[in-house]
Amino acid sequence: MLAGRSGSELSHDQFYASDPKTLVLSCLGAMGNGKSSLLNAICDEQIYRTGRGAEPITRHVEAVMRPWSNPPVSRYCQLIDTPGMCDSSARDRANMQECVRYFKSLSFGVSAFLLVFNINDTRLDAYTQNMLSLFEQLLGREFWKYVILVFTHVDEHNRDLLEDNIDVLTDPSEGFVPELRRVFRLDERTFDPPMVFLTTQRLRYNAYAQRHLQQLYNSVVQLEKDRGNKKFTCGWFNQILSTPTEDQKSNFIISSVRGALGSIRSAFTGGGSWCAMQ
Ligand SMILES: Nc1nc2c(ncn2[C@@H]2O[C@H](COP(=O)(O)OP(=O)(O)OP(=O)(O)O)[C@@H](O)[C@H]2O)c(=O)[nH]1
Ligand SMILES: [Mg+2]
Repeated sequence: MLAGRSGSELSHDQFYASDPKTLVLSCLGAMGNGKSSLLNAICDEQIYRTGRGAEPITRHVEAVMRPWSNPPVSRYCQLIDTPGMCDSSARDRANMQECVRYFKSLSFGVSAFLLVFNINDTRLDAYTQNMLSLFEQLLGREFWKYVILVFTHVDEHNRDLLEDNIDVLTDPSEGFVPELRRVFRLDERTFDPPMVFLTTQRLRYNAYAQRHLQQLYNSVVQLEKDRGNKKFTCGWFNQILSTPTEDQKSNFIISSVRGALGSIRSAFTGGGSWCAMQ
């Protein structure tokens, strides 16, 4: 255990996550979009299990501290991978525990939320909408300023075929960002995210793949500069940090998430269960 800013005891990872030089990156997105593959690509290590199937491959929130290695840039990152957290009901105990782990790991501040889509299926599904609504509810609208949109499966051999998709997605008035602004009633000042198109496959010795991961790194660093080198934080995170014991933190997060889910359910017509990712 190490001493944190407030004198409280922090785990090794928490200590480094609270260091302003550490990048804290959280992947979010629907099942199978390539979240775990992206984090593996960043640190150039097969840390997270990846794959495709009827069930989500990632089952638990996991955070690891690694150097950003693709490209090698001498920055440490806390890489937070996520499963679907609340897939059927907020009352599901296991899902709630994932929410607790997740928000505790974010509470020291977040450099960027990497919202991951597969370029071959960029629908804004109900689950993703509900997840983003929950984030807005808990974290406030400022969190939108820390979102980076990442489109995976832009493999080199497909790139030419995907150019039209990319043009549609990046269209300034009809594209993906204006669509998100319409759905969440955001203006350009609040939501003007970088969009990065990349492949997470066969990165070694592949200039094409590495160039696009470099673009992602540049986007993260640019975001950091634009936000005055301040990680995202909010009143709710501060409340988590100042809650004395781990059990009390957990209870506080659970009651906040339940409260927020209640208001999202009444605001959305399409079902209302929140699933973070799937
Ligand atoms: N061709 C190609 N395949 C990719 C790319 N990114 C991910 N994949 C594949 O897509 C599948 C899903 O990738 P994962 O990284 O496991 O996706 P995930 O979002 O973590 O999935 P869950 O944990 O189940 O939610 C795997 O078979 C990956 O190898 C990419 O850029 N190009
Ligand atoms: Mg995964």
